[in-house]
Amino acid sequence: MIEARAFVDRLREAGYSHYSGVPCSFLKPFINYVINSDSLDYVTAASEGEAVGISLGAHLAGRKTVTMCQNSGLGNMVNPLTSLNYPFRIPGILIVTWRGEPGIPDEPQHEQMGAITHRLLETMDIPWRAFPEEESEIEAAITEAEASIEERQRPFAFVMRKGSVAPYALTKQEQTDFVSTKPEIFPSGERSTRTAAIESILAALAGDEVVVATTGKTGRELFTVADNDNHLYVVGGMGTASAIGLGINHARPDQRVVVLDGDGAALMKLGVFATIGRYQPEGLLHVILDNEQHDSTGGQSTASSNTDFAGIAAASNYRHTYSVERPGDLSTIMETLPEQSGPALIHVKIRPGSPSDLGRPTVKPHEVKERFMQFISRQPR
Ligand SMILES: Cc1ncc(C[n+]2csc(CCOP(=O)(O)OP(=O)(O)O)c2C)c(N)n1
Repeated sequence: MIEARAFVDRLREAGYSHYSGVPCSFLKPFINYVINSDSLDYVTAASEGEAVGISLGAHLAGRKTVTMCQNSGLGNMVNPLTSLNYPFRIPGILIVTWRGEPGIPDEPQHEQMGAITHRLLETMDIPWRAFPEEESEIEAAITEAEASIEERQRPFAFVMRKGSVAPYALTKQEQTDFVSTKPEIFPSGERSTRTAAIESILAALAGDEVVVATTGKTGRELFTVADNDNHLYVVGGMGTASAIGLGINHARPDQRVVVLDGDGAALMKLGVFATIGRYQPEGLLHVILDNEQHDSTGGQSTASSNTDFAGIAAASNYRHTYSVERPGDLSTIMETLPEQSGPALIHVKIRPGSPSDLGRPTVKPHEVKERFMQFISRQPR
């Protein structure tokens, strides 16, 4: 295990000062150290592909860049790495975590990417080496990366195993040039917890809806509150929950769908708002549980404090949009929402954090899928 400082300071000596990425729990101490460092720039991207673009831009502007992601997000990087960075010959350091390392217990959504991470890098012609786990390895690691980058003018990747970097607490959030334009209408400390918000949504449902919950702690909290056949925990494919909801309601217009989305996840695939607005799924209720951060991976802020999700939904042609901060208002809206009123969106400000005894779905994703499909097929048409 190394201190983040040791690696980042050596990179700083080599001129690397511009960082971008999307967090992973393995990267948490490393990202937190970078965010805390006044002399480094860190841009939280909404998706890993976007981070590749941000780093490319920073490179064009003369900076040396580091782009960081969970290996699941390497999938989101494949297009810009291959179709953009390659022809432009853009160098830079990538730090990719190794969730799903064979032989190390991990969640099912990481299994396949864990098995192919190195091969995927090699297929993209990106040389890699293991992220240093001892401080004595840092010098050789960075020297190798620099030599490769110098010679090839292409990226070089470090693959980071679990526990490579010692814990490091986040003491500040990255600076943006913006301050929130939306005044808080309710003190954030008194906002609802995610669990309370999920409970009040479930309490208002008739029972024949399906509930699709986004990646990270939202799915885990839904599972912990209640595990039912009509629940789908979207353990991977961050950002896809609302697209899944659209697909269900488009294929079975009588099947009402409630999507429990996160601010980070919604921002990762914001284009789906326009698709939903275009196809008008009447039975789709899209709820964004917005704690203004990537709570599941350590609390790094997202761009959501500057994002008016209800405004985006309204401009994208959703039929009904609401924004709530007071805990009681969510129940009121849920109770008064007309039945086939979609596409509808409720943007709910919540506070960060989860119960300390938070569970994880113990049912395998493919079993969740089977019972979910059976639930839908049992519904009278
Ligand atoms: C493509 C991809 N990138 C990164 C991750 C790691 N990850 C899991 S949950 C999460 C945060 C999600 O943030 P948000 O949607 O705001 O929900 P919250 O954690 O705040 O509940 C991240 C970054 C992932 N699962 N997939």
